[in-house]
Amino acid sequence: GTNRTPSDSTSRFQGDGVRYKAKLIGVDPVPEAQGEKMCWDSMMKLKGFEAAARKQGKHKQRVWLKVSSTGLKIVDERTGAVHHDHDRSRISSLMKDESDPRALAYIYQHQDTYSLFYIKMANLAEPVLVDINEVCQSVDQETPQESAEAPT
Ligand code: I3P
Repeated sequence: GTNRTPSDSTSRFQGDGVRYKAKLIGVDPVPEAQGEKMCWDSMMKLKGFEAAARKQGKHKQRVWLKVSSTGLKIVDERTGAVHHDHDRSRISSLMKDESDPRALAYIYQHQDTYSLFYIKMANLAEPVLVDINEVCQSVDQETPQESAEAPT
């Protein structure tokens, strides 16, 4: 962005950012930007697809999840191709998976549509959730005058 804070230049999220080994469980179109039950239902649906695929001998796509100051990238582990490039300002929800400490999900807004991305980390999801929160929250910190909160 143009209104970078001084800390951006020393952040470990600058440039390519931090990368985590992961697998893509699935992507699901969802009707809203957020909603606990909606997300949970979507995640369980994708988990069902994953289990069905595994029974047929299929494996999840191996990826790198890259967390940088601009947002998230999902990169194919084998080819290095960037499959998804998600600007942090369009990430509307971030969820931990209460049923799996290695999984996380987030919702990405594209025009008028929303997609839930469900990802299984090679290791624990918690530190990745912390990183994604840090990157996404700095959007608000940079433009406090544009806060979307309505006056009460
Ligand atoms: C694998 C095992 C792994 C899983 C992998 C499965 O089954 O459940 O934990 O990786 O998924 O194939 P098995 O024990 O029968 O070999 P994750 O833990 O990363 O999900 P995958 O085939 O989609 O990579």
